[in-house]
Amino acid sequence: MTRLTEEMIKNVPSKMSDLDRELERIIGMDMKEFACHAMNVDLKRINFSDHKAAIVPVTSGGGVIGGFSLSVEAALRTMGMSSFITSSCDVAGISEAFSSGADIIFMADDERFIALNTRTRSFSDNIWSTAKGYVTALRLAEGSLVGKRVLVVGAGRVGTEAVKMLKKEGASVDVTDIIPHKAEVLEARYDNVNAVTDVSLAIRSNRLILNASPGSIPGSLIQKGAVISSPGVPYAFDKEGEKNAKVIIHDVLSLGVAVMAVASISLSLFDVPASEVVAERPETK
Ligand code: 2YC
Repeated sequence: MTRLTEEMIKNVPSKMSDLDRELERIIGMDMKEFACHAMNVDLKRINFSDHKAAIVPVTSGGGVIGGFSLSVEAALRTMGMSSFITSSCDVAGISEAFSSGADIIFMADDERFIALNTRTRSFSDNIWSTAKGYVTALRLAEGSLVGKRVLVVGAGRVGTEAVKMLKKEGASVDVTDIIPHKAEVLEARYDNVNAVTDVSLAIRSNRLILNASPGSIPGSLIQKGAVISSPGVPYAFDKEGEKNAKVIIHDVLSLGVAVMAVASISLSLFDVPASEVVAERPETK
């Protein structure tokens, strides 16, 4: 999983309303409507201002990423949630979040980014939520994925969750990765998933693409009219790719956070089972 840098996310808070407008233009929904649609919950049944979110900066591993907590807070506020960043980090921050009566606590170390529901003692995670968001965005941009062939670029943790979700949507899935074995593992594990060794050939041969890789994709590989949903960071596409594609849906963090928030709220509001909103744990090595 790519670790964000301050540079990658420096414009997230200021660009948040642009993202909302861009979503409206591409898929006809703003971020909170989109996240509810992705989670299949009725927007009218969630009063976002009733759910208080705390964001706890975490100093472990690579440490706090400048702007990360601010970016999460900006996304949640755009959805109408009352949210704040704890003044302390780590355990002190978690205790501050609990004593402030936070319903949901967002926190990320280098391994996991979760939204802990303090009522149900369960959580949603960013990997699952990002995959859910970008599979949903692809379906909305295309209309339907039933019977369609979709290429997943990147057999990492988001790509793996996306492969499973695309199959559930009735798509037939090709998957490719610069490490062919990672794609072959998914082909062996799931029916009707086809691993393609040649990454460039795979991209050239597919009109529907979910890009969950950190690599850049030369525009010359992108079919005219391609519909691309791309959670991969950094942004993968050049001017030629943007010209060839019908649409490229990408943002650095907010769509995943929006789905995480609705998923975590759903754990208590709609009794969604905790196992449903988290990515499978990577096999122990
Ligand atoms: O500022 C902080 O609290 C840091 N501990 C946050 C570290 C986030 C590390 N994870 C990532 O950069 C990626 C993001 C795309 C979201 C999930 N993993």
